[in-house]
Amino acid sequence: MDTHVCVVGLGYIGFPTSIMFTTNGVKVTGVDNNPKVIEMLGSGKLHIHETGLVEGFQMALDSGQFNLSSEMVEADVFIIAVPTPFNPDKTADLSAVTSATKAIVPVLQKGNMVILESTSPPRTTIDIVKPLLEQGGLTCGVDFDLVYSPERVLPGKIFEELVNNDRIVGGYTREGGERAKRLYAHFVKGEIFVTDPTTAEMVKLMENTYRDVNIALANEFSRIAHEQQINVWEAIRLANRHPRVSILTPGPGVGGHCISVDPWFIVEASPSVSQLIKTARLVNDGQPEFLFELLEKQVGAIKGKKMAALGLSYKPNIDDLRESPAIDFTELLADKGAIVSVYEPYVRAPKLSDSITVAASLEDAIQGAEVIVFLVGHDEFKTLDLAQLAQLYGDSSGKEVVVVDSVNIFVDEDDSDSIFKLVTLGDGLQKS
Ligand code: SAJ
Repeated sequence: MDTHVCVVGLGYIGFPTSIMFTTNGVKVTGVDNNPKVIEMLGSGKLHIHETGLVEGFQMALDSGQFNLSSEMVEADVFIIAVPTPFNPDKTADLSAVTSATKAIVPVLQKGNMVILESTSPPRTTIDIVKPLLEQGGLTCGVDFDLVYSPERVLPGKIFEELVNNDRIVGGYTREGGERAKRLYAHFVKGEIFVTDPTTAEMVKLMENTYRDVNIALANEFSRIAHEQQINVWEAIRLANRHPRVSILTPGPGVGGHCISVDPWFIVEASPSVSQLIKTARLVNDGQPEFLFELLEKQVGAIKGKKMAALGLSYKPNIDDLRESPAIDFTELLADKGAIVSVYEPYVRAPKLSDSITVAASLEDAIQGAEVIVFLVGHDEFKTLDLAQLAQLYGDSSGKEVVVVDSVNIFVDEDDSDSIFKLVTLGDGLQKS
């Protein structure tokens, strides 16, 4: 019976997972090599934001089952939940996985189980983690179990999805997989499927790649719409009336630490047979540039123009700026000489180039701007119409102000009586 789990890495996945185990009767020691994380959690303070985390942490503390440590401890099960970012050349950076694995070796005992949850390139569990663990003299599948079980939860809905999503466990042996299934069943209400580690690794990467490729298709349609003079939003709405078609939503690009990263792990592993996946990545990464060109066609010279960039996070209503296309776009504006003011309601002090001004409100950001660009569909923006935006803007002294909408906020709005000239990504019907 596995009664003590050591969770290595107390980030967005490891910490909520620790909470779920402790509140369901399993003792957890959370280990993190960042002393600040241990210090903050040790004094009852949270180091990350996530819906339900405040209550969850309190319940974990109340359970008396949650301990913290900056050193690896002996346990029945080790769960590795550390980040796997990518290098500038788009190859996976597995340094956190390898150092966590190496740290487990001295405390690994016969009968233990090691589970890797970090999103990893195919064969990482078998070709990298297994040999490292065996350096301690124990044999995988005989002396200890090894499993890969991907996290697949949506930021903002982590607790809900940890419990209700189906779960995949890839065991080096079938028995190891069944053992991991019993462990996760402490809190998972979805179905738990047992497979092998490499299949489990690929399942995770295929899910995010599926989404990336489909978003790339929507983004490419948005570009074609300008050439063919159609409104992509209307065309997608109509195409999606087909019973077997469900086109996703175009936008300024794909961000976050998952979908914009994971497909590269497949490209790295199988470069000669992953052209579609690579092209989709390049299409999505090129979307801020496409949006910039759209703006440039409309306003001409960028240098010296006052521009407001609204929204910086990688998707609506969150504070996560990682790999955000809105940031790429904003930096591009500044790089081309625009005088840029940004407003991001969820992040008060984002790290940006010095020339960019961070405004405290939407109203402040747009004051006197010649161009206003909506980059994220935050609720605060989505509820606006052009008339309300004009009120916030105030007097334009007869000058036309260009509003670039990359997230379809002003759907079906007519700008003819407005101080604004509306430029909507994917609307090739708009007059220039
Ligand atoms: N996006 C579009 N158009 C769309 C949908 C999304 O441009 O129609 C953009 C978003 O604005 C954002 C990016 O794509 O920039 C990704 O957002 P997302 O909501 O699709 O996904 P993530 O990155 O927040 O979370 C994904 C989820 N994976 C899938 O839905 C297949 C989640 O379940 C994973 O656990 C998570 O990645 C992860 O950790 O890998």
